[in-house]
Amino acid sequence: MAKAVRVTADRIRKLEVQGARNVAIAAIKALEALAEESSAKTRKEFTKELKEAQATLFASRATEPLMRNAVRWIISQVEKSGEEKVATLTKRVSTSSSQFLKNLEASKERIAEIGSKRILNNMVVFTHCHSSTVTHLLSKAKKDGKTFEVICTETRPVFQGRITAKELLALDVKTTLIVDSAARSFMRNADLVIVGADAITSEGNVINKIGTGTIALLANEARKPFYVVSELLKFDPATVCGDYEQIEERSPDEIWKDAPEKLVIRNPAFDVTRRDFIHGVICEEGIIPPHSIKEVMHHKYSWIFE
Ligand code: RUB
Repeated sequence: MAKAVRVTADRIRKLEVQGARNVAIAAIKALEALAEESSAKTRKEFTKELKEAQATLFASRATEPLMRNAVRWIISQVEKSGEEKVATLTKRVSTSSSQFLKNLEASKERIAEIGSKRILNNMVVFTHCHSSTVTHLLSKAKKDGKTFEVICTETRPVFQGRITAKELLALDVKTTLIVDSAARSFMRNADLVIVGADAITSEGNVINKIGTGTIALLANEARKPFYVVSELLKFDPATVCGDYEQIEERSPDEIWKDAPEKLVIRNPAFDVTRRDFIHGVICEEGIIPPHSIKEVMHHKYSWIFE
């Protein structure tokens, strides 16, 4: 196994790379590095290496369909090519990776353009965890001259909310950090909730950092609009065929390192927000109702169903 793939998978597992987008980008780059380092002599050996890398990367985090869609698509471009020469196949990995990354970047910009219009002057935006797509949208709103403030949760157990808070402060956005359990107390101060996504299922339910589902309920109780900001390629095609999105369960050490021996500690990384609580999914195709996701995917990314 190429070193780049092992190192990347390890970094993803340890959360040194976090957030669905960053995870997918790291996996794509690892695949590119593998292709460049490969000592495969034949097409068969080369595709075997790619498939092994795929398995290692997929195992690094369970709830990351964007990464899986990216890796699958890049490998499919190699499989579809009739080429036998390893050098040509390496080039194919590199051009496909660049194409995927370019598309991902364009989606991020489009999402920021669309979503930032929902940020109005003097609004208080509530967010959870750290989503690079959400902070990019907020940075676009700020660059457009909007004045707004943000309430963000610290996001136990590993405090990704601090990353969000630091990024927002660097943008000169007034930011208030709260403990997760204060979400209900502060929801009444918010005008709008915006969160990211790790996965979107065929029914339009969204999987994001643990606690998101509760925040959606609180937004519903307080009658505050709740938006999910997501690239369409976070859709998991396996859910169409009945598979459940797997929810990653992380080490209890993240919660309590020297916990009493018999204590049961559960540490799911994500939860499900039902589509009924989502006002809209802000994606590169616009703001769409979550239940239309499958049709939008057929229209925009039909290859995902192959
Ligand atoms: C991060 C998280 C983010 C989504 C979206 O969880 O739930 O909201 O991944 O992020 P973790 P992005 O820190 O466990 O990876 O918009 O950057 O893809």
